[in-house]
Parts: sequence; structure tokens; C-alpha cells
Amino acid sequence: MLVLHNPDHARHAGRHEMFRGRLVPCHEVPQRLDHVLAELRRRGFGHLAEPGPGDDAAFEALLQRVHAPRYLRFLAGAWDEWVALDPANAALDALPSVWPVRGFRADVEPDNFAARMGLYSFDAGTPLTAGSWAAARTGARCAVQAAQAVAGGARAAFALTRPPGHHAGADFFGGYCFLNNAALAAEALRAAGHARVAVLDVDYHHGNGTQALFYERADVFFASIHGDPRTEYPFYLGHSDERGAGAGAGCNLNLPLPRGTGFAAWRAALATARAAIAAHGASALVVSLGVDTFEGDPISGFRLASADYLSLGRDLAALALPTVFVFEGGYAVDEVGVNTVNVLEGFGAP
Ligand code: SP5
Ligand code: ZN
Repeated sequence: MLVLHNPDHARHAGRHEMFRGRLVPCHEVPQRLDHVLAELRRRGFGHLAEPGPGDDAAFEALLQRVHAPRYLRFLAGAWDEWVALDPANAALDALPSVWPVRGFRADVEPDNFAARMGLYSFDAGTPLTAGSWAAARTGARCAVQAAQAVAGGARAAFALTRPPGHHAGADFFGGYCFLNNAALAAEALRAAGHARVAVLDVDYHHGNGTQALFYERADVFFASIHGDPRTEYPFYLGHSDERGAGAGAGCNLNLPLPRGTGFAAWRAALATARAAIAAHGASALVVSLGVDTFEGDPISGFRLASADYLSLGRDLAALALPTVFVFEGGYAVDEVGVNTVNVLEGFGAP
């Protein structure tokens, strides 16, 4: 399996996220990806490569198809603006602190930097650092090129990148995510001729960004198995009654599960998702591969064991679809490599 890993990922290295009134150390750290890469090397699994230069115009077109131009412009310039406020800011992460909730205007882009940070985000857990934009952009290239490899005939490919992507929407960051890598992969598959694509999100957290991007479309089916948003982040989306709208009615499937869910119940939800994906008639699959469903994850509540990820990989392979894996969450840093590579090994396209 081709593994495109992001050589710029460590340029995104947040220090702190807001938690219960304090800044606490970030969970989404560079070591996560390093451990997956080390485990791939240890097992001799996959063909490891960095993304190439690719077709720049096509890449830009995909970015603009998924994300709003003003949001992309903001991300590209945000760090310089942050440091321009005060040179001492270079030693600090930028975090938002004010947001336009219901009744405020989102159409007028404020001049004030903090106001734009809030306009383009939904939490205070996603620090923007000096290299966040570079890391996210190269990560998006990994996702697009993994999808292009699969569109070109590969059985599977893995975009091994961070920051993750599935919480990012057309014009907002949050949940440690800036650019929606899974959505970019889905769009790349569509552009390469796959008329119907499915995105299956197995991260512990609902993929609110991906759902929102495709909610009114029939060509991209979205299914997600995740912690019940009544108690679990991102809280405001991911309920089972969200089934798609307009042309996309029936093309969204949420399978929320309670905290404490173990593999037997989780796997039953996966069977439901697989049946729905098969019924939709997709000819290619994108898997938002978060392994924060692990029993040892420090911020999540499911109880999957390391060996269960082999099973998960086998179940995904049974869909018999060309598959793009995109790395998302997983914060038990010491086990993230084993758990992630177990999925790929279970899938079995070495
Ligand atoms: C991609 C992904 O998995 N994003 C998850 C974002 C979750 N952000 C909120 C986490 C809040 C947990 N904070 C607990 C800190 C205690 N040490
Ligand atoms: Zn997650």
C-alpha cells in the first residue's frame, strides 16, 4: 500500500489547548505521526513516500472546491498577522476567544484579527502556530495524491498526515483540524471519474466538517460511527436523525454510540455502515481513520483493544472498494502506531 506521509507535519506543533479554564498541553502532537511511521518501518509495511509536486492548478482547484476562498486566504496569512500584532506573539500559539453565535453576522469579515480567528473557528482547542498552514497544505497534498493513486488503479493508499481534517468545514477550523483531508480525497476521486464515493468516518468524534460539506449532495455518501454528541465532542452535530437534505437526502448516516462502547457493539454499527455504503453504490471509499476509539485513549470513551483494529481492517476490506485511508485522531501516543498499522494490515494490501 502506498503511504504518503507529510514531511511538513511537525511544523504544526501547538503548545496548549483550552480545557476547564486552563491552557493544557496539546493532545494532537507531532509524535503521533512519527510513531505510526516508525511502526510501518518496523513491520516493513507499505511503500513509504512523500507527496510529489503534483499538478498545482488541479490541487488549488480542489482546495477551492472544498474550502471558501476567504477562509483559505485567512489561513495563509494568519500567522504573519498574529506576529504583526506584537513581535512577542512569535513565541505564543494563536487561539480564538470570541465567536459569532446565532444572530451575529458572518457575511462581514472583520478587520480585527481576533474577530477573524473566531469567525473561522468553533473551539479554543485548536492552536494556530507558525507552521500550521504549511503543514495543513502539504497534508492536503498527501490526501489528494493518495486519492489519485487509488483512482489510478491502486487497491488502497494511506494519507499519513497531521493536523487531522474531519472537523474542518468549508470555512472553519476546530477539533485540531484546518483543511478537510478526507473531503479533499473524496473530491479528488470524484474529479478522477468516480461518480459515487463514500466516506466512512471511524474516528471517535463525529466528522462534523465532512458531514456538512456533503450534506446536500447525493454523489458523496457520508457515514460516521462516533461518541454520542449529547455527551461527546463536537456536541452540536452527529445525531442519528441527520440523514442528509435536498439532493443529499438519505446520503448521510450517523451511528452515535454511548461512552464505554466495546468492540462487539462498535462492530455491529460498522456492519450497518457497510451495508448502507454498499446500497449507495459508491465505486470508491475514503476512510477517516481515527484510532481514538482505543480503550487507552486519554480524551475518548470507547473500549477498542489493539487486536480489534485488525478486525476493523478486515471488515473494511470486505467492502471490496478501492480505498483511501486518511489519518485523523488517536491520542494514546505510545499505541497509535500499532493500532493504526493493525487496521492497514487487517485490510491486507501490503
Ligand atoms: C481529530 C480529532 O480527534 N479531534 C478531537 C478534538 C477534541 N477536542 C476536545 C477535546 C477535549 C478533551 N480535553 C481533555 C483534556 C484533559 N487532559
Ligand atoms: Zn477524534
